[in-house]
Amino acid sequence: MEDMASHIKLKRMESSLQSRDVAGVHDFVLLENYGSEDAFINNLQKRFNTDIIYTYIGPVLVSVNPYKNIPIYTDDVIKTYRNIHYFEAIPHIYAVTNTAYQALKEENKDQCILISGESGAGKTEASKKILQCIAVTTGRTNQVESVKEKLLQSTPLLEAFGNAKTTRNDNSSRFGKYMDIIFNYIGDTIGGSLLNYLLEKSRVVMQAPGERNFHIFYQLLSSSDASLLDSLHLSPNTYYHYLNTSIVSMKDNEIDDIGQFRVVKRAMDVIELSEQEQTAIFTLVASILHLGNVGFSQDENGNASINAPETIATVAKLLACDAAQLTHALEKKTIIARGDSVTTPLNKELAMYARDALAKAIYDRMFTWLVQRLNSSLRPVDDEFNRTKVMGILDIYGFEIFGKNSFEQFCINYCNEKLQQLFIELTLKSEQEEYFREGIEWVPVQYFDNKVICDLIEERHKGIISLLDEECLRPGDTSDMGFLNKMSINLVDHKHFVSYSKAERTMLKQIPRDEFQLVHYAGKVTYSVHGFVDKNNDLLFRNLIEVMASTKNTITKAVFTEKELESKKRPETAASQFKKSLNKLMQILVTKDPSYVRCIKPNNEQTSGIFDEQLVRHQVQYLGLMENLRVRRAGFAYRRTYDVFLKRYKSLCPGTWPNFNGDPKDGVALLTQHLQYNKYEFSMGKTKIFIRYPKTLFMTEDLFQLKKNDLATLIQRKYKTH
Ligand code: AD9
Ligand code: MG
Repeated sequence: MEDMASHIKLKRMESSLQSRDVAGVHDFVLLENYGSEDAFINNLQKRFNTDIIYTYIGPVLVSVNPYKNIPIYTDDVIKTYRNIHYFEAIPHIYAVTNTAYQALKEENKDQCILISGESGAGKTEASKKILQCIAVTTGRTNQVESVKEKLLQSTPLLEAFGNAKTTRNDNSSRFGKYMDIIFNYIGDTIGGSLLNYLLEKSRVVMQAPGERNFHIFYQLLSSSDASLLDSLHLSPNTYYHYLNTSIVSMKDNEIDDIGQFRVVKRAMDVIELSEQEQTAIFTLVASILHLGNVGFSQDENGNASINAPETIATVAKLLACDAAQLTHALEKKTIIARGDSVTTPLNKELAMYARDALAKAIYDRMFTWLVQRLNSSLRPVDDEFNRTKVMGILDIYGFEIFGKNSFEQFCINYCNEKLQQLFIELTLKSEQEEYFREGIEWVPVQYFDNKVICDLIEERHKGIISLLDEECLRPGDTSDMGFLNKMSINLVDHKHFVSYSKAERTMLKQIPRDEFQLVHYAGKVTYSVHGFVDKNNDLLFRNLIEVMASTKNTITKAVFTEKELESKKRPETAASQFKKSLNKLMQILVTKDPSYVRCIKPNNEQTSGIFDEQLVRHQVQYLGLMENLRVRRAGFAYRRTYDVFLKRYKSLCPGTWPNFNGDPKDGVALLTQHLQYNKYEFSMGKTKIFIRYPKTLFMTEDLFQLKKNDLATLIQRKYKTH
C-alpha cells in the first residue's frame, strides 16, 4: 500500500517536474529571471494557454480565472492531494485547502484562507472549491454529512439573495462573507458560522445600466410554481419598477433563473427553513416588487398622495398589516419632539424616498435574518464545542471601478484596502520578520505599504469616514457638497486624495466639481459625492418602522422591533458600522494561520481563451505579486523546520538513516554536509533550515524520489520473484 502511494506520488512528482518545461514554472520562485515582470506575466500566460490556472509564489496561490470548466475539480483530484505537502504536486486550490486542513489537525491551530482579487477574478468560485474539498476530505457519519450538506447549500442560498449581475461579473457578490467551518478534535466538520458585511442594498431600488437586481427577484418570477406566484399576486408579464429601472429586460439568456430557483428551494429545505419561513421570505420579496410599483402624485400644497391604492392594499395584505396605516406612513412623517408626536405631510420626492428606504430596509434586514437563520442551522450542538478548531474562508466583494462610483464602491474599495494591508502585514512584513527572528542575515525588500490609504479613510477625527460622519451628524442642512468641501479643506495635502480644486491647482487631470478621487493601491477611483450623506445616515422614518413591527410576517416582525423605536440613541452611521465590523474581522483573521489565494481576471469580456496582458499586468502590480516574489526569492525560497526536513530526507544520508536520535538541527547539518550543499545555498536558523535556491531543494527532492523509486523497484522485484 505504502509503495503504491509512493509510486503515485512519484508519478505526480514527474508530471510536476515536466510541467516546469511545457507550461512554465509551477512556482514563480523557480523563474530564472525572477525580477522581471515580463517573465512573470509570460509564465502566467504560458500556463493559462495550457489550462493550468494555478501557480505558487511559495505558499501563496495565484489563480487566473479560466472562464470555462476545466476538469480539475473532481473528487478523485481532491483525493490525490490528501496527505501531501503543497510543493509535492501541481499547484491547486485543493493543495492549499489540504495544507491548511492538515495544519489545523496536526498543529491544532485555527486557519483562514483569504481570497482576494478584483470583481470577477474568481474569489467566490475559489471559496466553493475550498468547501467542496473539505466536504470530500472529512468524515462520513450521518451527522457530519448533514452538516456538510448544509454548509454546501448555504452558498447558492446566499448567492440568490446577495449576488447580482453587474457589468463586471454576471454573478457578482454584493455582500462580504466570512465563513468559519467548525471541526471537532478529530477533524470532522461539525458546524459553521457566518458573518455578513454590508449588503449593497441600494441595488434593490436601482441598478446601473446593464446590471440587474439581486438574482432572487428574477428567480421567483421565473418560478414554474403558478400557485406560489398567484398567492403573491406576481406575474412575469407585469412591469416591475424595481426591475426595470435598468435597460436589461427581465430575462437574461446567460443566467438560468428557472433552474436556480429550484436550487434555492432545495437549499432552503436542506437548511431546514420551515414552510412558514420560506413563505415569509418569498412574501417579502414579492412585497418589495409591489412596493416599487406604488407611485405618488402631489397636490397644489406639495403634499404627496399614493396613486395606486390597490397596490398598497396588496402589500398590506401580503404583510398582514393595516393598509391605512401603511399609506399614512408612506405619505406622512411622524417625529417625536419634546415628548409630543408631530406629523407632517411629505412631498412627492420625500415620499418616494421613504418608499425606497422601506424597500431597502426590508431586503437588507431579511438578508441578515437569513444569515442568522443559517447560523442557527449550522450551530454545532453544545457539547461538541469543546476543543473545536475552525477554518475561516473570506470571500468578499472585489475591488471595483465603474463608470460612476458611489458610496458603495467607496466601502467595497476600503474593504479591499484593509485586506491588502493584512496581506502586507502577514506576508511581506512577517516574512522579513521571520528572518530577523531566526537570526538570518537579510537585506530588506522595499514594498508599497497601503497603510497610508487605510488611514486616509478610517483615521479618527481626520479620516474620510470621520469627516462624513461629522457632516451627517451636524445640526441643520447637511449636504453631500458640504462633505466634499470638508474633505477638500482637510485632506488637501494628502497624496492619495484629489478634489476638483486640487486637480485644477496642480494641473492634474481634471475631475468634476462634485467628485473626488482616491489613489487606491489598485488604481485611481473617482467617486461621485452624491448620495454619500444619505446612504451614510441610512434613515428610515419612524412610522414605517412601526408599521413593519406590526405585521404578522415572521421576518419583518422579528427584524423591526418596538425596542428600536424606544432607543434614544442615534443609530450608528453606515460607514462607521462598516469600519467597526471590518476592524473586528481583521482581529479575527490575525489570530489564525492565513493562507492566501490571489485571483486574477484575464480579460474584461468574461470569456475563455483571452489573456489581456495589460489587464493582468496591472493586477500583478497592485496585488504586489512582484514584491511578494522578491521577498520570497531574494531571501530563501524554501524553509522547513528541522524535524520536518530531517524526517523527509533522512534516507539520503547514512548518518541519519534510518533514524537520527540527536537534535534535529544536528541531523540536518549532517545531511547538508553529506549532500555537499554549498554554504551560500542555505542558512541554518534557530528552528528552521532556509534554502536559498529552489534548485537545491529540487535536487534534494529528486534524489529522494530516486531513492524511493529504487526501493520501490526492489520491492516490486521481490514480489514478482515470489
Ligand atoms: V465579485 O468581486 O463577487 O464581483 P468574484 O467572486 O471574484 O467576483 P466569481 O468567483 O464570481 O468572481 O467568478 C466569476 C465567474 O468566473 C464565475 O461565475 C465563473 O463563470 C468564472 N470562474 C471563476 N473561477 C472559475 C474557475 N476556477 N473555473 C471556471 C471560473 N470558471
Ligand atoms: Mg464573488
